[in-house]
Amino acid sequence: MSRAVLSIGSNVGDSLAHLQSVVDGLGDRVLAISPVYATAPWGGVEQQDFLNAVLVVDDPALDCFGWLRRGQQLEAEADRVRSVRWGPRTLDVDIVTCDQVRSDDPELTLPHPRAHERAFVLVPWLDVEPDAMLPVEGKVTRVETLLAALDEDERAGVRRTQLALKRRSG
Ligand code: PH2
Ligand code: MG
Ligand code: MG
Repeated sequence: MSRAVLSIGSNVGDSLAHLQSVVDGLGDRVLAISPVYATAPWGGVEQQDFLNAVLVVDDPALDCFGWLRRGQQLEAEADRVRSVRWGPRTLDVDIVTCDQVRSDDPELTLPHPRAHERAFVLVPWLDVEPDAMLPVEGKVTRVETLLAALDEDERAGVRRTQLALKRRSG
């Protein structure tokens, strides 16, 4: 245990620095880093656009709840405050998948129950794993197929930037 796909996002403060703090905090556990996307807010709350990216991470010493706790620590270090559901935040670290685990636990539902509806997750995920698969309602489907099924507006709201997250040696 375990390899995970993380979706990271920010729309408050220095969003690029908040995303970079995850790459720095996870260090050599990070196997792959997607480009950074500017994305229209998903979920109906009026707010600033987000920056989003996807990371593939691996750590034999962490199980899925270990990734959840580590993500929550990184959110706390970015002064994340939990207020409005789907509202603005300095940093959000979501576990999209963790190994082949399926979980109905309300604290950590796996795979992430809304990942398949979100172009801001699927687009960067395909950059780092072009053959990615995701079980949706029990049916394992290509992420490419899930993305193609979304509304054009949803896909058009996800725009690649020239910004990049960097692995820092150290
Ligand atoms: N996160 C949310 C709610 N809405 N929209 C975009 N584009 N990107 C996000 O990361 C995001 C969102 C709450 O987790
Ligand atoms: Mg989220
Ligand atoms: Mg979250």
